[in-house]
Amino acid sequence: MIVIRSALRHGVVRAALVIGVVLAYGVGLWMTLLRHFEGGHHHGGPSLLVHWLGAATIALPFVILSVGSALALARSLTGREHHSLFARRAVAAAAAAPAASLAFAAAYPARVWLFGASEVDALPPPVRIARDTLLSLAIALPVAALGASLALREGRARHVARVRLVALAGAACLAAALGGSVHAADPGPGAPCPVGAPVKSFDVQAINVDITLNRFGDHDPTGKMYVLSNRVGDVRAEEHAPLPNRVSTGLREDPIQALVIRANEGDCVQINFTNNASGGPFGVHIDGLSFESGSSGDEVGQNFPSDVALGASRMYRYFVPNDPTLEGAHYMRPGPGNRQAVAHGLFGVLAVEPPGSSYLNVTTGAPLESGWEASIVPGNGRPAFREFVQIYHEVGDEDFLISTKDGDFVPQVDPFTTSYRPDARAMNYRSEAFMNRLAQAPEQESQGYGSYTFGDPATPMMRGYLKDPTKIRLVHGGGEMFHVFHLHGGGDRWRFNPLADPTNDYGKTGLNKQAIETSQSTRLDSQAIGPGESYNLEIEGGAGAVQQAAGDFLYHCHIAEHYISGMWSFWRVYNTKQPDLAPLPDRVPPPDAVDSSQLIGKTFNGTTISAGYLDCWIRQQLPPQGVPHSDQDSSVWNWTTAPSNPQIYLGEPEDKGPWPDLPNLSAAHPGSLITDLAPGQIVSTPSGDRPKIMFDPTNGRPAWPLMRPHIGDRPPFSGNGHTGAPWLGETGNVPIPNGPSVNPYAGRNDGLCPNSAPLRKFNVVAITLPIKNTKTLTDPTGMIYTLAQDKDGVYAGTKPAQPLAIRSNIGDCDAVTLTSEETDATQASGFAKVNMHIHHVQFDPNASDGVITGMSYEQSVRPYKAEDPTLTAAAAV
Ligand SMILES: [Cu+2]
Repeated sequence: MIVIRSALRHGVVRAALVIGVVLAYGVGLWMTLLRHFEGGHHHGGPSLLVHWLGAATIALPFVILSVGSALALARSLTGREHHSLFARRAVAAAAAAPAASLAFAAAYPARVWLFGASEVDALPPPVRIARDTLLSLAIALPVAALGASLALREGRARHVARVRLVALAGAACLAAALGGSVHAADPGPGAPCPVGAPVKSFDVQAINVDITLNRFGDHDPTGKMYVLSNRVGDVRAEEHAPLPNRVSTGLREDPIQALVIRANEGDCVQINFTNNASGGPFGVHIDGLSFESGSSGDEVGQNFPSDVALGASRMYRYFVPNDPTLEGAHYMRPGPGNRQAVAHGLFGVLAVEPPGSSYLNVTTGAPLESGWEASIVPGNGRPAFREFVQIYHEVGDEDFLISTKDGDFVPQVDPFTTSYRPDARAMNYRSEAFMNRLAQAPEQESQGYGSYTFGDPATPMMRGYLKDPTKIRLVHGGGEMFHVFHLHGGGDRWRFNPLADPTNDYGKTGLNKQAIETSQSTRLDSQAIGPGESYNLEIEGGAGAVQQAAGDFLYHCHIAEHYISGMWSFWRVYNTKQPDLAPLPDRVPPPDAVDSSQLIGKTFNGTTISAGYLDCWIRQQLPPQGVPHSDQDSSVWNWTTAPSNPQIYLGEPEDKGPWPDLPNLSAAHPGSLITDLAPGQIVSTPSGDRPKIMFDPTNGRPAWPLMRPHIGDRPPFSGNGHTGAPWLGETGNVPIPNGPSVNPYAGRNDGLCPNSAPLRKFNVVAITLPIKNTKTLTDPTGMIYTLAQDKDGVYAGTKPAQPLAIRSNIGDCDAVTLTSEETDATQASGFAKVNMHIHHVQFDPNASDGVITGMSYEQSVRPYKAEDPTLTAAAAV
């Protein structure tokens, strides 16, 4: 009461009113502008003028009270009568500025209530108030000085000052109003579509999301995504689901994935967009379609901004011209200036299909609303095809740290391989860095892509049946660096420009030993791709390629540091029906797999399988039977027959885990594939639960995949003397044996090499030796392939140490035997392993890719001098 009376006496109330008004509106303007330039202002929301006046007016009573208290306190501490006018103004300004700043900052809940939240609202309240107070202070001090000069005057000057104050405020309002109205008027979504065009409508949101990158739980808690509004609940459920099954192996239909929606040539597309993600404003911009400026989804030049504020909505409308060249993936993202949001996942694809196409769920065959994989049934009568939209991207910028499931950060350098930024090289929000796998078994580096040693990855795994027509829509969704898509399999190729080449026909699939030698459009098995680019890959021969092999076909970014850091997966091509893969509707469904006993009585390639022939038929198609003596023993595979029925062949005892990349479809059988979980498929034996080995009933070959994961262990080599073609067979049309024996590889028209093909044999040795690179510099640990007959000369220096170049003619059959004389001591890992991968020739990926992909056999070799016994005396002859 004493303070108030004192304040009244000294005119503090009047001063607080004047200085408070000046400060509330001055600080308010400053903070509104700051927020605008931070990106927190909401296009489509209130104008800058309304924002400023609203914020300042809400804060005004708090500011006046706070300033009044500060002035009274200062007055009581310093007195008045003995100070000059200048000193009184200085004291008043010094007291009022921090008080007003604090009051303005503390009033933010009222502003949030009025204008909605922005990304900075996520700060804890004390931190936010402190931040805003300091930010305000920069402008509050000069404004408070102005206010003090207006409020504290001698005699008649006070009236003049108040007139000036009113004039000043009016001018400010006018300037702000003019500044807020320079944009053009909102043109709306526009009308680009012709009358009668079919309309496809999507309700899309931008949201914040915690993106889990793999089953080891590495994640980006600052992720953002586009999502269909009806999937937001599923996204929230996935965010909090328990590991490891929070994310599926192979991506599948998980709700948290980059949005892929579809439309047809000739369609009109409407997106009803709501921005629920912080850090915006955000919109939707789609490349390569017809739209008017109001559907650009961004903020460019003097156009009306068609992005929207947090919580606001807007409709975008596009026309997809009826033009075959538009088929494929059209990149979708917010407009320019949103690089960070894109780096954390705010991108997607509108895939354009032939006119009248319908889209089917690959698992069920039911109509599909969205998703990276689809079965497309064209409306133009062309064959149905599998579509896989692969979106390559980086996670965060190069300084961003990815979180682990335990709240730590993923290291910037993989401790096992020295690859940089593990988990930051991703496809469709997934990354399967070798680092997490090698932590379990560091010496199995050559099995990094292997499912036997480490399980199937969380990255998008394409699936199909032999001969399925297949198109890959390749998109770069990131913004930082180039990637090089490469598909393994040798015969897996595509035209650079499929539409420009009349020799290309995506629907012409199946075995082709005489693929045309030249094509108008270059045939590729690798495609470099930069930010925002998109390519259509129509795979020659379809699933299994022209050699028609069942198996796992690797694809990855060709840049080693990128695939080691997670940018890889594979294409699993089945030869028998799967419960979770609907056949394409216009194709003959693949056969249901049968167990070995059901092969009896069937005739394959002229050979009828009697009970007596069964073991011979099967044994020749499997690795040698035996129990490995260590996790590096790949000479045998531990298969057997059922105790109750010797005509039932069983695979290895199941790996019971735990391990994140086991299928984990059943708690009792974590290592089992979905086909094993049908009744009767798992047989208990004294050595463990074993799945039945299943077969294709039409040709007696094992159903792919033959093996199951055995975490940490080296897979076996293929049978029949480490044959390079265990599934296809090495030679076509081998004569069927007469008499009491069977040859499962006889009489095949798809044996890898036609039996008339000239055979070339190459014995290649990987060796380590010093290699002179320049006149003065030598690489002490050079490593090269050399022909066995050249090896001694290369070691001795009488033959040059140079990259191996071998030659063959089109139509030749090449048999390469690889051995290693590398040394462990010269390897960074201390454990030498070598393999060999060749492009653009047909081979059986199960054993001749060189790279051990998925459930393929071992194809990397250790130095024989380190592994094999050495004779210490001449052997008796
Ligand atoms: Cu790359």
